[in-house]
Amino acid sequence: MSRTTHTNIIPTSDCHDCGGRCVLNMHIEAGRIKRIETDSSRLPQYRACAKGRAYRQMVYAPERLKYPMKRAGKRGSGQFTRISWDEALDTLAGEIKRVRERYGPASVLFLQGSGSLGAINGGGEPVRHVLVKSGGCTTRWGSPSAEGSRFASRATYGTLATAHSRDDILNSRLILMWGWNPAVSLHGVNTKVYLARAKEAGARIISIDPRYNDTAALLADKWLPIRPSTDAAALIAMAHTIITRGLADQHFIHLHTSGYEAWRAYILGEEDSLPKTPEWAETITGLKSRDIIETAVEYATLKPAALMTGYAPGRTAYGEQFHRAAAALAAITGNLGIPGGNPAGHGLLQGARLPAPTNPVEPSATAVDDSFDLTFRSRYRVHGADLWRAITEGKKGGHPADFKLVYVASSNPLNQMLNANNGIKSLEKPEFIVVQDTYLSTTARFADLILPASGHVEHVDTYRPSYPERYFIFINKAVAPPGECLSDTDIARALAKRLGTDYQGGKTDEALLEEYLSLSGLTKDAIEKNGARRIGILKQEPDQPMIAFAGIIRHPEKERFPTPSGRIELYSSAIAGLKNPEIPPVPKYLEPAEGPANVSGPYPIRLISTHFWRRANSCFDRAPWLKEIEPQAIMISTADAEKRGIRNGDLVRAFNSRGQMLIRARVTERIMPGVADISEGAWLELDENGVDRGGCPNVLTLDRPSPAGAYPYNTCLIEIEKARE
Ligand SMILES: Nc1nc2c(c(=O)[nH]1)N[C@H]1C(S)=C(S)[C@@H](COP(=O)(O)OP(=O)(O)OC[C@H]3O[C@@H](n4cnc5c(=O)[nH]c(N)nc54)[C@H](O)[C@@H]3O)O[C@H]1N2
Ligand SMILES: Nc1nc2c(c(=O)[nH]1)N[C@H]1C(S)=C(S)[C@@H](COP(=O)(O)OP(=O)(O)OC[C@H]3O[C@@H](n4cnc5c(=O)[nH]c(N)nc54)[C@H](O)[C@@H]3O)O[C@H]1N2
Ligand code: SF4
Ligand SMILES: [Mo]
Repeated sequence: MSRTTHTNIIPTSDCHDCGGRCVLNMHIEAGRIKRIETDSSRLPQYRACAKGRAYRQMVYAPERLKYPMKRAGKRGSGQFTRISWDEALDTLAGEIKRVRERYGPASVLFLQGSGSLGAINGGGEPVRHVLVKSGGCTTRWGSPSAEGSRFASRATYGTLATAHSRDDILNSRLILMWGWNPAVSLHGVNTKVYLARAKEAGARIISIDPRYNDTAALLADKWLPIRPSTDAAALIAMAHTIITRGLADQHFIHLHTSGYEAWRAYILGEEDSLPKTPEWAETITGLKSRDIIETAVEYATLKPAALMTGYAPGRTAYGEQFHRAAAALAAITGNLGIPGGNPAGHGLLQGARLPAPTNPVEPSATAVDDSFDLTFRSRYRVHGADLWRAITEGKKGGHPADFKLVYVASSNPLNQMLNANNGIKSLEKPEFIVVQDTYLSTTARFADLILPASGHVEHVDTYRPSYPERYFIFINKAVAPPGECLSDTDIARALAKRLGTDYQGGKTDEALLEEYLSLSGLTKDAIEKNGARRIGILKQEPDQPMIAFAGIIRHPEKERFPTPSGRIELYSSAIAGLKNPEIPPVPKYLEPAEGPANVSGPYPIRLISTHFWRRANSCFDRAPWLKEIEPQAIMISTADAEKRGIRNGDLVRAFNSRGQMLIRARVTERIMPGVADISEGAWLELDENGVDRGGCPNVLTLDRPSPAGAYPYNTCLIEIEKARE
């Protein structure tokens, strides 16, 4: 380093959907990032992971988009020529007007995602506001992460606000990590730290997961391997044990729940002459019945016990039944509303949002968002697992419109939604496709027009809170955006002008940030007093743990659950009103199409696609430092590998009727036989034969929404064979 070089240290954060939120202190020299440090202030610290520390490679990646571009070759060829912003925005505004006039506003399909979680620039929100305000558009519905848990939380508790602060886990005597791997698939930066402390304080920890995951390896007393997509059966059988052994908390049930008799009748087989015994569940789940019994007895007696549910078991066909059953089990054992318990609900903080305009193509956002009725929802929006069919079939297939213009922002649907091969076919149909992204993503390659967005450390923002750790991260502008990139808000402003409207009344990002912080309950004084903007973080850890529903459980005579009955609904009358046997009013185990009955067919392996330490969904896939540490691979059990003559490191073909890929095998005892895992988010790389070489699991997944809206990523059957090198 030359002695005259001046280093500026600027607090920022990367801001992807990585499950964490950390301080990245950028050391800037001559306008470039030289080094990255993280939070080293007093505890609790929000320290960056390897991804954040490698962020320099993301900012300067060759795949970074720098200029607006229009398609030069065939759609999907990935060939583009540079154009000016004026040409790009004039073309785009012209196309939007043309399509709206000719086919109506609903034929503009806007696809947003969680590529960025910036409160000001993130999620494609700025441009959605402009599209909505200038005439309307169709959007996607359903959270690919956790629609099952959203549905279940609303049905059971009447709200999504079911989170406990993480420090409360120290009050638990037993922690069931059900499809939960927070040391890797982050659910908050410090969740693993609190779990380690709970363990030291004597809590017993059990992991129920098809894989012996890293959190289990570090902390669990016991691993119970379970077949994916069968979890509801295990929970229901636990309820059977608890009820038949007289371990249900009758007092709690009587005071706080409604519909217990209906669920009990299903469990005991009074309805269908099939008691849901541990032996019944053993054949479905692969768990030993004695383990089901033991875990049930422990959960009902070692109180307070926290049933901590990941989203993966609910990211399945009928995934909503898993979350409904988990919440119901917490309720019949009285393990919620108390320190050390947990409602096994949605579990995310419901943060503030900037005011949004209403969409003229919808009756009202709340009506569509909160409805249990899928037919109603699908009249106005497209479910992500129906996306490709909706684009291909349009109105004739019962979808809201014939989609002529597809606008993608902060989202990589071709890579991240299900069944990529269907996606590729469907994208031949629209008249115009525009992608607004920071990188030349899988989806961007199929665009007619590309709008390059600036990245997180290139503008002002704050991270939207999600997992229950309470603090704010401030993102300052550390470097200038490369080339001619514009921030998502500036793109929205420029497009708004051409569509005869404005974005947020012409407010600047600074003004919007101020507004957002004030909506989040932060005063200017509080921010200035701590120098939070300067140090990049404002910690708000409460003195007392935050415990969902504590007030209602303490004073049921005064406070009620926000459900129709005012109680925890084990039986939901709102769901009963749907009269849909695939969405039963009490939680049930329903067998998926690609389930136990089919594993004896040509595709006997159950594929899951877990979230990966070195990516945030499809972000970070291209950082060479990270890729070097752990290349993409398919995890298969020793038993399955032996049967197929596959050794660790071999090239294998993973396939089903929907697609195929060539990928290296990681042969291990840490996944149960009959199950394979390809971590999600790897970029699709189809070769000339249509075989994926990138390791994107969505060439294999099935695009059928679950009846109540869960995205069924983890319900997928495949076969694996050794491939020629
Ligand atoms: N097989 C399988 N597939 C899955 C999952 C799974 O478990 N298995 N998980 C699903 C889940 S939970 C999720 S949340 C989705 C996420 O899927 P998406 O919502 O598509 O999110 P990402 O892949 O994180 O990022 C989308 C795009 O945003 C871009 N981007 C990043 N920052 C910015 C920015 O500041 N501005 C703009 N305009 N663009 C930006 C990225 O480059 C990327 O191309 O994937 C789902 N896909
Ligand atoms: N490092 C990192 N962290 C992330 C993300 C990331 O991309 N990278 N993404 C964030 C996002 S967008 C989300 S939505 C969350 C996702 O959070 P999760 O959905 O909780 O994460 P996963 O890694 O998919 O799965 C967690 C565990 O569930 C297991 N599992 C899979 N299927 C089943 C099943 O059917 N039954 C049972 N019992 N277990 C099952 C897996 O083996 C894994 O150990 O993570 C967030 N955190
Ligand atoms: S990727 Fe997420 S967890 Fe890692 S440093 Fe960035 S914000 Fe933190
Ligand atoms: Mo997600």
